[in-house]
Amino acid sequence: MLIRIKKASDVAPSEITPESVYLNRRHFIAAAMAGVGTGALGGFENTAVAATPSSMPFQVSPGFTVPAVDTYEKLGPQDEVTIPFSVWSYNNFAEFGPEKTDPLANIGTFQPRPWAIAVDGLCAKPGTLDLDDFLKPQSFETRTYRLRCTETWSIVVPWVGIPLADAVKRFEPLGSAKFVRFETVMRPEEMPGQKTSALKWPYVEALRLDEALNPLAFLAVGMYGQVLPGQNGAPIRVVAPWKYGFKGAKSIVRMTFTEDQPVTSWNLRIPKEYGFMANVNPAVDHPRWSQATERRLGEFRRRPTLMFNGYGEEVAHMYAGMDLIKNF
Ligand SMILES: Nc1nc2c(c(=O)[nH]1)N[C@H]1C(S)=C(S)[C@@H](COP(=O)(O)O)O[C@H]1N2
Ligand SMILES: [Mo]
Repeated sequence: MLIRIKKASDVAPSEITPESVYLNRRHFIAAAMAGVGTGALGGFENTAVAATPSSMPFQVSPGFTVPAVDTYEKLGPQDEVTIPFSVWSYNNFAEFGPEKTDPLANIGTFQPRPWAIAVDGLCAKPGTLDLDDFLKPQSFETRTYRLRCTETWSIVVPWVGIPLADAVKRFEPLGSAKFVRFETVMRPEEMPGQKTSALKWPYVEALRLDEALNPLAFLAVGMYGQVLPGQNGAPIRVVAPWKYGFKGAKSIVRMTFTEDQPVTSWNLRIPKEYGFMANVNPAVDHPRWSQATERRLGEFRRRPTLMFNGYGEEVAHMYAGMDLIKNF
């Protein structure tokens, strides 16, 4: 059963393109692609995403199919769900290389199934589950969220997945658990970036437990009503829309409940640029650039960046009394 949640923080209708425009754009892209031929964009024709209508059920793994997805949003005139082509061809996924086009270009051999997720640390019901079994008891939803990268680009994506809180509660974290640590798969043979020292591998990110239990926090297995493409973090990724994009670990294989704040990959690499909290905050500049504005992929003019990426109503209470300049 698929549930759609409506609340103030939902992307406003004015931020979303009419379905007809979206579909027209899709046709436009398909037509443009036909003229482009192969090369860097050649992967396009191979992605299931391009061919599948948005309302179809989709298979996450051989044994598990996500039910048909409600239309991801009703659409308004101005701002828009970012066209899928941008979202799956302009990526940050350091495991596949440092450039935006590397993930799509290098995704070829990556196998997102079969897939297992280990849940361990301070919880009453630890275990290792096949992704099918991890997902089966959950209710699927579609959530259209803004994503803001520290690099100042942003996108609006209709994710398909499950509330992170539901997945967390099932394993019964103990009272002593204060953080949830997420670990990305380690497969240097399939992920050429892992053969470099760009980051300490595997990629690790973490949320405070209360953040992981916040209703906005999400685990995505699809987007645009279709299965998540490899370059976007197949088969399952974290989405915390009020935080900078790097907090959302892709292709996760482990969830660990801890008492102490976990060491996380970007914070370890460049602590001055990547704080642990990483709440989107236009008032805290990156050491090398302003965070006051952003550019939506596909748009020309920059727009102001919103505190908590526009999700303050749902999340600000979690940081009451906290110095958000110091704890950036
Ligand atoms: N495992 C892993 N997860 C990751 C990253 C990464 O390099 N490796 N990059 C992060 C960053 S910096 C961003 S902005 C988002 C980008 O998600 P997208 O490429 O699907 O838009 O993924 C995040 N998750
Ligand atoms: Mo990012």
